[in-house]
Amino acid sequence: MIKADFFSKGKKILVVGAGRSGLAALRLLAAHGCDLALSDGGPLARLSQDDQQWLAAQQVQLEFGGHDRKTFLGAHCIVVSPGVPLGLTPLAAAREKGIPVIGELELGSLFTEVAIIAITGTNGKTTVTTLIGDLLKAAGRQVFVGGNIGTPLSDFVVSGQEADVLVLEVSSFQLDSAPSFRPHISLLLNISPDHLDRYGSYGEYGDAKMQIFRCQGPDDFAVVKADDPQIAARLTLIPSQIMGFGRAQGSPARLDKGRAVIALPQQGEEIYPLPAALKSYPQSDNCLAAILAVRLLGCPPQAVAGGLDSFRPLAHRLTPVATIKGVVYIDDSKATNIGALQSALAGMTRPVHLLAGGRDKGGDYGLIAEDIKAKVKSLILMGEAADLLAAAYGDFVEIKRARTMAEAVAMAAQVAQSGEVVLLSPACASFDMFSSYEERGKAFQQAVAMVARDADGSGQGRRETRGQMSCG
Ligand code: UMA
Repeated sequence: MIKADFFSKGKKILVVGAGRSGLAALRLLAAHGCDLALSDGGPLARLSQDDQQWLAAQQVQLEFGGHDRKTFLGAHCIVVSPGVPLGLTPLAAAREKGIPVIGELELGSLFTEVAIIAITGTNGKTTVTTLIGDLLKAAGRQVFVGGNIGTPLSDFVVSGQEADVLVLEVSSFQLDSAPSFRPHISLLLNISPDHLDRYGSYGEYGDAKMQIFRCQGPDDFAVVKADDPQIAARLTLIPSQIMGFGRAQGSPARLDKGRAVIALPQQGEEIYPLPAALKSYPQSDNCLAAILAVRLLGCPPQAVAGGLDSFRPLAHRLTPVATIKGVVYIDDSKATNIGALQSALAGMTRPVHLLAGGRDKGGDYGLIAEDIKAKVKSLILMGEAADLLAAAYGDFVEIKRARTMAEAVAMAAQVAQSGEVVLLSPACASFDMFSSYEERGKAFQQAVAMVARDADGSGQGRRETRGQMSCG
């Protein structure tokens, strides 16, 4: 296994991918005097002027517009970005020659001794990561929050910033290239089909998530949703102390009448009332996981309760946008996979007019056919995956097609009746029509504002002011 002192003057290190992760890795490697090269399949022009100037100043050898096998074979070590497929031909050739290939998460973690809480799962990672960070800060801890969200770990390491705990969101892509990554507390929130355009099968994707426990020992903790069937089937693979949350029998963290009940070994039962915005599923589960993790780190209960009260749910996650003529409009643009749509529907108690579709990620939409049948009154489809969704649900739900978000929202507004919900929860990536799920969510909100403006003529439009939908 490669160690931190390997990265020193004279070592030729190739970074693959000039995105956020690759540039952060280069900054860390430059600080250690390595001889650097950068290979990217895209154009150099995509980089900012500042980045281009920095690369020139550091004398990084640049290769843009493709990956040359010779560049890869000439390196002592390769640091690969998470979005780069590990099966890339020159990478495979380098591995065959015995050249170590690691990711930016592995690189950054080699240079820090600070305790790590790492969070993965198909859905809810960003909320739980942010909530854990907030709860720890409420307890007076000095915390770095980053990883797959915000600041890459390598940038934290280079900054020289002090912290007594690192809270890292980690993706399966990052875990695939982090062979010695060892969090003290690893959270696995759930596993449902995602990224099947990268993994060979659902099973392979689930196994990739389990790598978050790979290097843990008996003094470490695994916080897991023990009633998730994909996780339950893999519990025997976990080498650390398992702390379950959810509905499974004997879980130390469970829900009771809108309150989180935490029962740690050798401690009495603790009860935390959840604020309205976090009471409904899946936010309630996210709270259980976060509270359990910070209590395992010794965060005092009063600080946890205070932190929960002041936490504001993140944007585009079941966010109520407006109530117009009695119809509630909800932005769940962050639902970029089938499991996220399933969770959103689970929390809905009113008939739903669902806006879905986008770029397919290789999942089986049929898996949630029963949920669609039970909750969805009409389905408005957009984007590349529209035909796949229509094939999965067309037999039992009314389907319309829209070319734009504005058209989709207008169609939903026409059929939705008072007491019903218009929900954007696409179950797909946004990149066929938008630059990000945030842009897609904003387009939804703008379209809803148009509907509200039209309704305002009749005095029946109302913009939502609350933070999050507690119940559809
Ligand atoms: N590239 C190549 N060759 C390839 C493929 C890509 O050179 O074969 C180049 C692209 O031209 C581009 C660069 O690689 O210049 C992009 O690298 P990247 O896709 O790894 O993206 P980064 O900008 O480095 O961002 C990555 C994470 N992206 C992915 O995992 C796809 C970011 O997660 C993360 O925030 C960032 O590192 C910092 O840690 C984003 C994400 O969507 C938010 N993650 C997925 C998720 O959450 O589901 C996994």
